[in-house]
Amino acid sequence: MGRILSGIQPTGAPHLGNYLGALRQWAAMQDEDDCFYAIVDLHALINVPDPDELRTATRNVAMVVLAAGVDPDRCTLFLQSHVPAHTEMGWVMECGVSFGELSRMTQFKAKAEAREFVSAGLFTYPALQAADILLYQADRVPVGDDQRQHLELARDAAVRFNSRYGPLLTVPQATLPKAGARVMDLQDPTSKMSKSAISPQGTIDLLDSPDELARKVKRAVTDTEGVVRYDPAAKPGVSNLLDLLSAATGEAPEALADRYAQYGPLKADVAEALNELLRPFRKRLAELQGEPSAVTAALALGRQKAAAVADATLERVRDAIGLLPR
Ligand code: ATP
Ligand code: LTN
Repeated sequence: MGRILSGIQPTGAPHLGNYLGALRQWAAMQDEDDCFYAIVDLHALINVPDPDELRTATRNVAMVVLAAGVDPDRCTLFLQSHVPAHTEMGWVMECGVSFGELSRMTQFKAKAEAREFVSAGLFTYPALQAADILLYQADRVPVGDDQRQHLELARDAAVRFNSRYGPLLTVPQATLPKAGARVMDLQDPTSKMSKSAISPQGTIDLLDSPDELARKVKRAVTDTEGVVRYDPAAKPGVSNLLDLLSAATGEAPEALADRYAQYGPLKADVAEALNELLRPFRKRLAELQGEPSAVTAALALGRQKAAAVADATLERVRDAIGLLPR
C-alpha cells in the first residue's frame, strides 16, 4: 500500500480536464492505497478571490470531488487551511528552494504575464505545494501533465532536505493518467482546458448539462482538412477529440481515428461517450446537492485524519532543522 497525496484548487468551476487528469484517478486509487486529497484553499488565495466566491467554490469543489467517487470513509479528504502544518511547512520549503528554481516555473511565467497584480504567493506557490506533498510522506501524486514541473521541484526539495538533515522525507513521484493527462480547450486546442479560459465555450464544466456538453463538443474547433487522423501537432483539435474519446472508452486514439471519415460523427460519439462516462458522477452530484451537511461532515473527519499525519511529520522536521520543541 502506497501513500498518495493530491490537491485541487477551489477556483471557479471544475472542468473535464480536472476530472480526466486528476479526479478519476483519485477515486480509482483509494481502494489500493492510503490516499490524502486536499482542497487547496490557501493556494487559491494567490488569485485574491472574493471571499464569498471562495467560500462557494470551496464547497462546490468538495462536492464535485465526492461526486467523482472519492469516499471520505476510504480516504482522507480535507481543506488545506484546516491543517495549519501546511503553512508552517510551506515556510520551511520556501527556505529550502531557491529563487532561481522558482523563477524557472513555466506556470508562474504564464500566469504572471496574464495579470496585473502578481502576488508573492503566485511566485512561491510551488514551495507550498511541495509542503502539501512532503508532509504526508507521499510516494505518488496523481496529477495532470501541467503539474510535472511542480512535482520535479517537490522531489528536488525532498532530496535536498534529506541530504542536509538526514533521510526524513519520502521523495514523491508524479502519476499521470494514460489518457486525459492533458485535455485541451475545445475552442483553442493548443491551450490546456482551464478554469481561467477566455471563452467558456472551450471548457466543459463538470456542472454542464448533457445537452450543454454536446453543444460544446459539436462547436469544437477542428480544421479544414476534413480527414480524421491522430496528429496532435498538425491537427490539435481533432486529436483532442480523439484523446477525449480514448479517455472515455479506453481505446487508443490512433485506432479510433480509423473508424471515422468525417468530423460530425466523431463529435457525436465523443459527446455521447463523455455523457455516458459522467452519468454516475452527475447522479451522485444531484444527490449531494440535496445534503450539504454530508460535505461538512466529510471535511471535519478529513481534517482530523490529515492533521495527525501532517503534525507528526512537522514535529520531526522542526527537530531536524534545529527549532526548539514547543
Ligand atoms: P486552471 O485551469 O485555472 O489553471 P487547474 O484546473 O489547472 O486551474 P487545479 O484545480 O488545481 O488547477 O487542478 C487540479 C488537477 O487537475 C491537477 O492535478 C491538474 O493537473 C489537473 N488538470 C488541470 N487542467 C487539466 C487539463 N486540461 N487536463 C488534464 N488535467 C488537468
Ligand atoms: N498546483 C496544483 C494544485 C496543488 C497540488 C498540491 C497538486 C496544490 N498542492 C499537491 C498535487 C499535490 C494545481 O494547480 N493543479
